[in-house]
Amino acid sequence: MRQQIAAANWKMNLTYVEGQQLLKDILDENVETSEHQVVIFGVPFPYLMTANEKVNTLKNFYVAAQNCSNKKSGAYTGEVSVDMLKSLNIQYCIIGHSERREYFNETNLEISEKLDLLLGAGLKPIFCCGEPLSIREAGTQNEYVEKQLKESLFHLSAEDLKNVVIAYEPIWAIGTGKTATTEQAQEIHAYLRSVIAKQYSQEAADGISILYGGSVKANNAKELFSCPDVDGGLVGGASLVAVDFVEIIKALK
Ligand code: G2H
Repeated sequence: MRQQIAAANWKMNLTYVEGQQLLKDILDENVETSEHQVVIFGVPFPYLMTANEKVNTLKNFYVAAQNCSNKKSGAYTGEVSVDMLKSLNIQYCIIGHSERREYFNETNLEISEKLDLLLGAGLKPIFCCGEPLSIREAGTQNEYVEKQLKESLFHLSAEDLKNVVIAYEPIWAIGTGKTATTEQAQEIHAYLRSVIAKQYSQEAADGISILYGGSVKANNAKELFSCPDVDGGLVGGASLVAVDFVEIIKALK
């Protein structure tokens, strides 16, 4: 079975003390994970090291950065490199989140550069894609997301692709309380998998985890995750509430 993943994305929320408390509250629940289930905490840069110390002793629990630089190193004030993350023993990094694309003008090319640096350093990218409302209303979401995959992912070898997690996040569902229906989620996840099968192989498509993101909550996670092509979720708002995120972990297949 493919890895089923509950990934928290704290975004730019919580003070250090609040973050520590949240992590403690979640870990204190001692949620059992099976062999193919993975829990990831996408925390702000300053919290990575202590969060990692807390979770890296637990089986199937990891910490993720929420972004990285597309430059290797050098005079790029304020940026955080992949090598810096690696030196902290961080194993995952979210890239291409729609908020980065929208507010920081990240392009598919820059995201592909980040992808290459991460994979080169042995970190696993959580690659985000998804369409805005206007595209969904025009009914061209499949083509839109396929282009994001083509321009950022499809230069990878089949071997490298194995280390990538995809997160499909329709922008119109992010932080809006509007969730894609299970039919909408399943349909586009299956489409993305078919595109990967065409580009690589059925085996590659069957092996890659595709998470759904966009207002995943404790009360809708089970239904969304039950879709055959939805392999868990990337969770923003609900990952900031311990009881809710615990429920979401428990909703994994
Ligand atoms: C989508 C998601 C997490 P939320 O951005 O990446 O956030 O669950 O708040 O919609």
